[in-house]
Amino acid sequence: MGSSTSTPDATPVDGPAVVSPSPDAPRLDIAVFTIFPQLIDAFAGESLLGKAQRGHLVRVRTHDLRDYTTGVHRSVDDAPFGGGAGMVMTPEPIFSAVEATEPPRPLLMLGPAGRPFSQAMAAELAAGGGFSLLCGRYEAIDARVRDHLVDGEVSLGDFVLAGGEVAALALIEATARLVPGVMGNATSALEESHSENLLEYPHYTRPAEFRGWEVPDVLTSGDHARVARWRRAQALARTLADRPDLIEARGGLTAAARKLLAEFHLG
Ligand code: JCQ
Repeated sequence: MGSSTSTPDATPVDGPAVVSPSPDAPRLDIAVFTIFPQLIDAFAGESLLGKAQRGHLVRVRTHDLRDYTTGVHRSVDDAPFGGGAGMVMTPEPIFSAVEATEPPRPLLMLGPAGRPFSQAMAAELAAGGGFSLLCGRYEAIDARVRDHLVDGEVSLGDFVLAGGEVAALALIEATARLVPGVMGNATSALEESHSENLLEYPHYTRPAEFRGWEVPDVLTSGDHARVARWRRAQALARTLADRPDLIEARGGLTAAARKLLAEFHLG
């Protein structure tokens, strides 16, 4: 095989997303508490999430925390007790918004001090029917929100954003794409390799040569067993190089893995 007219065996993954018949309720109901609802609405209205919402598979509802303030200035922050830099989100509008709307639980806040988000957590949330997110801004949220209102704090990584909205959108997208019908069959392969806890092997499509860089011969050889071994060797080599912690978590390289790496001169 490998003629110029053959289709690359990695089928392009951007085909029409499947949206199945609408049930009464969405399969995933998400509420977001934020002072920037327009950021969430804009992103969640486009692309994969927009399509999923129009197909009633997912619903993302935003609640503007300023709508639950009482003062004329609609202020949601105040100076920290004990002094220090920056402002702290005040608890009253947050408690009021949550109590008035009775959003789906768990209610999770986003922040660098939370439990690390993961594909496993995305799968649990996707299977749970719904959840809610609280996006902080300023330096912090009054600790009584963490202690007495939310069910947990989730972190997307060891870095600090200016607010929780971008983290919320990443979590929502990672979760929504796992809801049955939101994506086509393009998911399964990727999900499988991630559940194996290895990084992805490199992917190629046409042209077979681009600016002098050729697609590896093995991929056009027609030897499917060798292609599978090469991909696994590449995944192992990449994981070893960039995420040695994942190899360690598997108990190190097996004899079979070492043999594969040697076969493709990656040892
Ligand atoms: C999320 N990784 C980083 C920033 C304080 C709750 O308090 C705060 C929240 C934020 C926004 O979230 C993040 C984040 N995952 O920065 C500061």
